[in-house]
Amino acid sequence: MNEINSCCAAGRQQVELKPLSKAAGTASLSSEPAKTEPKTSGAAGSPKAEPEKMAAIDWVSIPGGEFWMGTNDAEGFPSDGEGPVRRVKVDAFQISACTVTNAQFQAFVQATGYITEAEKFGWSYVFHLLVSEQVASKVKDVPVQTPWWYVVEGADWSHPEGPDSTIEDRMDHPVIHVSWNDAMAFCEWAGTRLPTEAEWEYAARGGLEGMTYPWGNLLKPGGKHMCNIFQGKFPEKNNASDGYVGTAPARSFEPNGYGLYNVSGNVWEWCADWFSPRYHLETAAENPLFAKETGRRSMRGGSYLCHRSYCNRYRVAARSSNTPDSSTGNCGFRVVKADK
Ligand SMILES: [Ca+2]
Ligand SMILES: [Ca+2]
Ligand SMILES: [Cu+2]
Repeated sequence: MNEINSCCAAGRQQVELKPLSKAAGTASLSSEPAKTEPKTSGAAGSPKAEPEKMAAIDWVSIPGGEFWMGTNDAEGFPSDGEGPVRRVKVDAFQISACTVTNAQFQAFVQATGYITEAEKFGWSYVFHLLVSEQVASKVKDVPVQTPWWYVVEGADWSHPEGPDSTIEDRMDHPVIHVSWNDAMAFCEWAGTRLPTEAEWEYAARGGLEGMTYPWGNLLKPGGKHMCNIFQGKFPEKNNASDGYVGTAPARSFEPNGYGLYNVSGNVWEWCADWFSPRYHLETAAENPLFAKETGRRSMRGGSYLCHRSYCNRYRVAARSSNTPDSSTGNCGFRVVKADK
């Protein structure tokens, strides 16, 4: 579907894989040598600090209201169905200020014994620059159209770059390698739900009207990095001038007008809707939800792999999707519950 020009990994079972050539053929992709140490971010979290406090969800109340949803911007991807822009009304709700963190997901797993789909399938997609040399040497397959995604055996939420990695120093980072189904299981346990795309976009806009980003129309106002995306030459060289090669802590960079962190960039965020490019043409103007099964679930916000040259989807109206059983190193979720 929209694997082309997207930082999103292909679906778990719909993708065509090819053997990863360890010969000269992949030199163009792997011009940067694989790192010995699994490297994900500059700043470490605060692992041992008050686990109960770290596991609590910080809620933000979003007043009901109307907004201009979507974009007609030429920068957008028409095939994603980012427009036409229309007036949409949503009821009041509460949304988590941050995406669900490793600490929060760990609390869920410890309470329930839940096993994620990445663990059941035995593998997940990891961005090639993040895996150790040891793990890279065992990679057999890569998707034909997105060969920077390594099929890494043993990669899962608590081993984000494969068996030799841990989340110990990133308990405050977004949980990743969680499928839509995994996110739903967390929600059921936590008494929450996933945001609809309309709720997500309304909250992500932070009270601003018709802007490109959650903070305005300039990507780097005053030269300042406002989100965690990809700098350099995608996919082979990440300068990480925003401070992060992989995920950043869920609460980092400046929050938007409603107090939401990292809506743009960092990790993609699963939404409640089925994905369709016809979303804006077919859903209601009030509390819209695309409920007709399409085989793919919507994701919003873009990730640390988005780059202007390739996947300009850190814009607030941008959309993407994946199959509900897919998991990757750049997709997580935030949660919603009824207004008080
Ligand atoms: Ca970055
Ligand atoms: Ca995000
Ligand atoms: Cu992207």
